[in-house]
Amino acid sequence: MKILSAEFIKSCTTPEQFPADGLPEVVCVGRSNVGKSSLINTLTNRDGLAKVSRTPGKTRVINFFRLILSDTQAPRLFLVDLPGYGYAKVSKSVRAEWGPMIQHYLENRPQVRGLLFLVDVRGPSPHDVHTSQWLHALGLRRVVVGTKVDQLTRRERAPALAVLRETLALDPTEPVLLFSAKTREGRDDLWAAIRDLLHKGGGQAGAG
Ligand SMILES: Nc1nc2c(ncn2[C@@H]2O[C@H](COP(=O)(O)OP(=O)(O)O)[C@@H](O)[C@H]2O)c(=O)[nH]1
Ligand SMILES: [Mg+2]
Repeated sequence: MKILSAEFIKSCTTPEQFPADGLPEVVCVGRSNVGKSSLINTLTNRDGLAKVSRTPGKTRVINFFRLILSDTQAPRLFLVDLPGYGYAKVSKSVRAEWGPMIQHYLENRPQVRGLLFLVDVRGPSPHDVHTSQWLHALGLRRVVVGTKVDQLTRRERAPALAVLRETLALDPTEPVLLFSAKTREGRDDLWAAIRDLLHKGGGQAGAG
């Protein structure tokens, strides 16, 4: 499978601004700085497509990236970059906006096929735990992605994964995909998981 094009379409703050063309959407969720933008750039092989930041948490917008793939079954999709949560330095009012904004989007977009839920493989935060439960309750399909795996030695991996699974109270059948934007490890598996979300149709877990 080739990526024929990957293009930033728009940043939205209100639902009226969301793209109206009904393409399937795969949504990146995770705390600020977890590596969402880096993952989008690695997935698409486009270095500057999503802005990678060392001073996270500023953006409160939903970014839509349109991808065209050489995949006959599901050739077009949006990768959607949600604003990160849990950045302490943003004001309370900005933090208070995150939940309703995201909840409204996820509950009212039938074209959402699934979520990529990003968690730093070195350990989930309490906020990740809360978000995980909340996402689970929405009933959308999701792929849990442990980011920045290049930061662990081979020996540290299994224990870190066990802590991650335990802290997030993951179902034993729910896989965790290990990923690094730095080494590109996990990129092919992630694409396979995304195509699986797209090919299965509806976004509700267990619907297909
Ligand atoms: N070592 C390492 N650093 C990463 C990786 N992915 C992202 N980063 C770094 O983490 C910081 C935040 O990344 P970014 O993609 O902007 O995170 P976002 O806020 O979730 O969009 C940046 O300094 C990135 O260079 C990774 O796979 N490995
Ligand atoms: Mg980002």
